Amino acid sequence: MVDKLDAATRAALPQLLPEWRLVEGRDAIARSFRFPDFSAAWGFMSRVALLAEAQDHHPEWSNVWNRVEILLTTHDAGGLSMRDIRLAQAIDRLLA
Ligand code: HBI
Repeated sequence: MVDKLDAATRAALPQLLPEWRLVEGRDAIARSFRFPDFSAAWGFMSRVALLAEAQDHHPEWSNVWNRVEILLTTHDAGGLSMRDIRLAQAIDRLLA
């Protein structure tokens, strides 16, 4: 079992992950991405897939042509955990 985020970390989410939003009705964070075309979007998804596999933590996500939507939550915790923050920060670093 994985621990859910503590209150202090939860309160710091806007600073820790300014590009991510809290999802209505779920204990999850999400971010939308837009790329020049499908190839760029798919290339990004490939890199995220490798990160996710390395962290054994997998996004709920979708792709429509140049857009990618990523939602992170920890099923093993029943909500947000440090595993989500870790993957979100690694995803952000891909684009930095
Ligand atoms: N991915 N997002 C997410 N949440 C999980 O709880 C999770 C996961 N990937 C693998 C995983 N848990 C494993 O620990 C097992 O539950 C399969």
